[in-house]
Amino acid sequence: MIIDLKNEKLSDDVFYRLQKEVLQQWVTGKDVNFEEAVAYQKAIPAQKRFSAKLDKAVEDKITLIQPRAGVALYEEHIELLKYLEDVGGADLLPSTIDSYTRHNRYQEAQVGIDDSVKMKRSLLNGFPAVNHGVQVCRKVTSSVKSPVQVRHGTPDARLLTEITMAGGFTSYEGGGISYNIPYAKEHSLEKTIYDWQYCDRLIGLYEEAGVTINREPFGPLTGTLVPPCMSNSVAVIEGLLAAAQGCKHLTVGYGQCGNLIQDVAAIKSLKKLTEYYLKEYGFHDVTVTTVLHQWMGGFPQDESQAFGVISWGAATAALAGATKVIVKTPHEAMGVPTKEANAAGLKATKQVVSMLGDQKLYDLNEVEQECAIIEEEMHAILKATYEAGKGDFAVGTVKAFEAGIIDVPFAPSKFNAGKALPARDNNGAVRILECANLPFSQSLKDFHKTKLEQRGQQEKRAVSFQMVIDDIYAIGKGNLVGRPNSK
Ligand code: 8ZB
Repeated sequence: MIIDLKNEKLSDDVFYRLQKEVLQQWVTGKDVNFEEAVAYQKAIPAQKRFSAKLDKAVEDKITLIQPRAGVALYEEHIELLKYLEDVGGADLLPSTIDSYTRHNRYQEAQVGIDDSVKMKRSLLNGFPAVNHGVQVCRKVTSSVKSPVQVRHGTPDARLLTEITMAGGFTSYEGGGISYNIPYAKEHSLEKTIYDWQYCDRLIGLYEEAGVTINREPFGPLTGTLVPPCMSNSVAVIEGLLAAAQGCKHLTVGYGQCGNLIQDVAAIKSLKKLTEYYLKEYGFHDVTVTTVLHQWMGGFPQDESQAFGVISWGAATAALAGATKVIVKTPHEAMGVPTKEANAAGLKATKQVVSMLGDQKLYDLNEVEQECAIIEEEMHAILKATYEAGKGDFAVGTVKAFEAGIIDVPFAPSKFNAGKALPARDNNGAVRILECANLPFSQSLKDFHKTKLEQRGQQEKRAVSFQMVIDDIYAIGKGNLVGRPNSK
């Protein structure tokens, strides 16, 4: 398939031609009727609309809490979501989609559903929304008090978007970069960006019909020592790509790295530059809120230690003034959590977020200094990406990944260079050990080098790849920085 990729609104012609094919990918596609779905969405009360709840949180200066959750059967899924809002105190709800659906393997998802009925337990690692179809999705979204978001990791999410938007979900996670590079090996960026233009265009059509759907690029990418400038730049680009298709309500995200100053600065710069670039490219009516993901890397096995990590993420989100925080559970090291463990993570988080609600750190001097670095890096990456695309961010993104201008650490995708390497500095902030082809000035490269040399001196060892390895395992073993003498 030859794709004529450009960062422009898909024409009606192209969109409706694609839609015919998309709705035939699985039998439930035939139940999607856009006009009827718009009427259904419009009847959803304001307090159950994701965008409205986020806007109110901004006004009230509070940080909302949201879990991840999804099981195979819809009655159990509803029961799980109700438990998380009633017992866990979740402000916002998810429906985490299973892996078969993420890979468009609906036949296998169906076997998973059927076997789950037989075995009376979930044999899928999430909620298979496509197989369940529009009416069952509506049962889910209408059975709970809170707004519900689709959370997944799907390179080609077009049918999933059609079914869940008609199914009453009011927020949608993902993007053509962030749901490809960290999740897939073989999917070309041209194709996933193009497929996500379809998802964003569909949401743009809902917007034009008077229905606000919150859109959230997946911020953390691989979740493993991703330097703030890298994930923030991808979030800005995905925001711009979504806005070009008519999306109006964005939540940009960032995965906690662990150094408080750097994390607060990352969230602050993320919001500031997303708004800056949207305006710069003519999008004056797009709302931007933020999400912090509690630590996405390896977790300690021990549940009490896990609560330590969870609580530090909660504190970071509150002190950074993030609009919401995505919560981990004490079962993170083991796999899909029980509902009790999930609620426990939420309660720990709510306690910290509430205690810290009136304290903010984003005006600190140290935070400002860190912001200056992150913003200089982001501007460099975004400028080089734009230029690589000769003024087009969609084309530019493909070229930027080819050239290593954007280079995501530890990504499985063969379309990612994988040459740049991160490591923590002596204070645990994520710096760049190997800048490879990142388009940084000499002074930025020197900054990173100096920071890592300071750590090397402290640890009496040369700066090397061993630091990277030690850092990957550090939090799981009870530390932030992977010191040579720590167990
Ligand atoms: C990229 C996101 C990974 C995180 C969690 C993992 C991990 C995945 C489910 C889930 C609860 C599910 N996750 N699937 N949590 N229920 N079905 O997403 O544990 O933290």
